[in-house]
Amino acid sequence: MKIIDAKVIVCSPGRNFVTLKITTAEGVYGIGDATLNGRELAVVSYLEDYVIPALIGRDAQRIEDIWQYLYRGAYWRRGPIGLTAIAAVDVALWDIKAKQANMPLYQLLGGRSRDRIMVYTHANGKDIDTTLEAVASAQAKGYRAIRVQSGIPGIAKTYGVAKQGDAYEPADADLPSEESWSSEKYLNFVPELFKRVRQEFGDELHLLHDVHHRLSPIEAARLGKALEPCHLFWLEDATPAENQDAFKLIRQHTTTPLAVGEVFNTIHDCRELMQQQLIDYIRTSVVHAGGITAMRRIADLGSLFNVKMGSHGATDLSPVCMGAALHFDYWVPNFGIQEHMAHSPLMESVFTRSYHFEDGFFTPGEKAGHGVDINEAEAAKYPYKRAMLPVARLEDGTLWHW
Ligand code: KDG
Ligand code: MG
Repeated sequence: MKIIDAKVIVCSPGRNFVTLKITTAEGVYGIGDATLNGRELAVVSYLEDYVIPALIGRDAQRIEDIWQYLYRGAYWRRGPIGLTAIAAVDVALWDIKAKQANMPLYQLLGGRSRDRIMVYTHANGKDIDTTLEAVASAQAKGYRAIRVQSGIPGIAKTYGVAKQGDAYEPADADLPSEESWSSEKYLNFVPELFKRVRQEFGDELHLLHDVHHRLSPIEAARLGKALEPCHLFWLEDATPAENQDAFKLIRQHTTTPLAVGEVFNTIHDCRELMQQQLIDYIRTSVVHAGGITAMRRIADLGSLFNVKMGSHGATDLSPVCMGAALHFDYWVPNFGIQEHMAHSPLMESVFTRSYHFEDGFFTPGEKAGHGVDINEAEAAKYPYKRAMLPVARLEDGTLWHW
């Protein structure tokens, strides 16, 4: 199965998506997501200038060898741009292999380990009352697990909170917009938010919260401790994880389950956190951590240390990523939960998909491959538009983690 063509499709139906399509001499094609929010064209260049010329003529069946060729063979290792490009190739090749076998991808991985895949969605509002309304509306749609974010008194624009009536899309400007941040105001507010959510919705609903890397380890420990009575499903990205040891301090102080890893791109970013049992969920995704091939290795390492998979699934991860992720989730033994931030009807008009939502759970569908395709004619109607993620500054102007 010689690869005879590979092309990159960039489109912006409400937000930017980058999709790689690989075609074999037999006419079987596969697609992979290559979207890296706010840095899309860097991945396009990596693919078009370096990866695609070296792919043409290779055997599409040799997924592992191609993964090694693109990772080890590049000499320059790790990093989000390279690993997103490798992931796109890897997912497209798994799509081809599953189509060739006439099987849904999860069957090739070893078959399903569960009947359905629990997902969590987002609920947010400008204050506690509107956030409570958003939680009620997510629950009414069937979700059993909900990530709760709210505007914080005294902070003008907060991570995770949409303008009223809009879906949240953080890459909202041609150049980064600026947000301000105060850890003190945040820490004084969030325990009250979750107390109110529990009072209103009871104990059964799974609640999640994303700190988005803003706290120091000791502040994160304080928050985890304060939230214990509200028994969160997880507290996400409580502190930046470049220094994996930072999580030791949080862990020593709280039993709140910890999740991290949406910005990780290799197993090396996960290793110490897993081996030292400093986290409960790993958030690496099929698109940013090297594809299905690499995610299997991350999951297997995690399984030795009670770490479950909880993949990133915001709208900047395209329906192609979501489709592949759901096949992975259906199979992976140490599954925890999958994030699901619904794509808008306009975004979905460019893709066809076989995955299906019902009552808070997804199934990936039985179509051969990963079940997602791109309509190139529709995609061509929505040209790329530069959109960058915001930056955050402390109230005194110091640049902070966004
Ligand atoms: O591109 C950045 C977003 O995907 C990220 O901010 C979303 O943190 C996020 C999440 O948990 O979905
Ligand atoms: Mg997050």
